[in-house]
Amino acid sequence: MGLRVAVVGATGNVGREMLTILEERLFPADEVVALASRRSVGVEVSYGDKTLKIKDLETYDFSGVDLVLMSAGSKVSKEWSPKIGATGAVVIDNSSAWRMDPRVPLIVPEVNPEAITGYDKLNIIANPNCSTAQLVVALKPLHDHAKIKRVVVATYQSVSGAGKDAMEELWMQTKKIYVNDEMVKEHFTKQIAFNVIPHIDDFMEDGYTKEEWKMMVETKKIMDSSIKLTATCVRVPVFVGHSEAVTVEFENPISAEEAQDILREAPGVMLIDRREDGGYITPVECVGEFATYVSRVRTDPTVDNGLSLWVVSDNLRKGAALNAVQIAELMLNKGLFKRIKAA
Ligand code: 11C
Repeated sequence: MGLRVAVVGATGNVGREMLTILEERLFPADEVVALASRRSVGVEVSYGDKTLKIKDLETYDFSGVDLVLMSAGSKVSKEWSPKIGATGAVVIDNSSAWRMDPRVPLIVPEVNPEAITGYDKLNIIANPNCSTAQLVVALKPLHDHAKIKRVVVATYQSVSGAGKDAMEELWMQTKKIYVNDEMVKEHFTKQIAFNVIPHIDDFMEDGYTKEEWKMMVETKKIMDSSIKLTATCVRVPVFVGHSEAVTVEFENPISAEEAQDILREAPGVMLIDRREDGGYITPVECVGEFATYVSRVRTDPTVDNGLSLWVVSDNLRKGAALNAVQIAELMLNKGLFKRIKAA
């Protein structure tokens, strides 16, 4: 017997990917429904070789639903996740609405699966921000070995993180440059085609952006509150795949070779690290993949016990939809769904 599953926000980049990954990973679902706001009702989305018609979130009856994968933004999640959770369904939410709520576990299954305990306070489990998810997958095994003191990270984030319309904006601007036509700027504050923009999400009073703040507080909640992290988050003209240049200072010694050996065995990590032309991963190569790729592992000689590395992953997958489905798989393996007690 399988589960009854609903995907909320099923017309978006992440919602579509959630449906694809549920099917790809043969998630045991007896029924999958695709939900969104009223204006999308009737729109067709794919679930494997089936086509699902979008139903209206507002009028959907969640009784009997076991699992809700939610990717409809913070505002919708703030309103709907607690209501759905109260019906007995477990909500795995991809927005930032609940991540820092102490009643809600923030889970990356390769990193802190044990923290899932207590999810039933609200029946909500949070998925981290995409740039945090891939970072902690790469850093956790190194932290376990040599204890991280401080992380300095610069991100190179693809436009798909900002949604389908933002991808369209990059495409339109790119075409218009070739014909010397006027460029429309709606989603980004500056031209994104052939440019980079050091600004993701809102500015905060201290000069950091919320995206940068999220990387700091989410890394602490998922891995270790003693880790200091400073981030500069940058949007780049890449459609899918976030990259990160990461410099880490450890409490204890760790060589580049030790780090490579650890990462080679680490769950969710694929080490591609040959010190030669092309011996590293770029975002176009990570699209559609499950792994978090690590390349360019090397000693940082400017501090004691320092390493630098390059981390790349599909932000719609490990950064969002895949992580959500992996959390649901973790629940299955722990026998946490009432309808199915064992995996
Ligand atoms: C981006 N990381 O690339 C963002 C998207 O807090 O879930 C995800 C924002 C979030 O624009």
